[in-house]
Amino acid sequence: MKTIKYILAFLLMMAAASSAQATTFSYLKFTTTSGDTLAYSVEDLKITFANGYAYITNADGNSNLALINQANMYFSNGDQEPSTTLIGDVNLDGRVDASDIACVVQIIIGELPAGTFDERDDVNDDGSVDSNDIATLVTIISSSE
Ligand SMILES: [Ca+2]
Ligand SMILES: [Ca+2]
Repeated sequence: MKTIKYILAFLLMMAAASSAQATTFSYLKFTTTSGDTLAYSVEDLKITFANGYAYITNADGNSNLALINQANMYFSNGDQEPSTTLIGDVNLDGRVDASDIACVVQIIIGELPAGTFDERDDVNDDGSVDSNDIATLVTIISSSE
C-alpha cells in the first residue's frame, strides 16, 4: 500500500508541475525496495499502470515492473538522487528502520567502503560516519513509532 501512496504522490506532483513550467528530463528512475535503481530513457516514453505493474515502453524497448517491488519513482535530469529522500533512509527503500542502522554499522566496521550510500550514511551531516549517526537514526526511528 505504501507503494501506491508514493505513486499517487508522484502523480499529484506531476499534475502540479505540468501546470507550472515545463522541465526536460533525461531519465525515468525507479528505486526498488531492495535499494537498486533502474533508469529508463524518456525518449518515446509511454507508461501504463495496470494490474499492479508499470508497463514501460521507450525507444529502447518494452519492460514491466511489479509495483510492489518499487519504493519510489522519479524523473531525473541526470544521476541525481530523488530530492524527496528521507533523512536517515540510507538504503533508499523509502523507510527509516533497522536496515538503515545496519548499513551505517557496515560502513563503520569497514565491511562496506565509504561512499557506498552516496553520503546518506552521514545521517547527522557532520562529515563523518560514526556512532553519532546511529544515535541519530535511533532518534528518528523511535520518534516515528
Ligand atoms: Ca531505509
Ligand atoms: Ca555523521
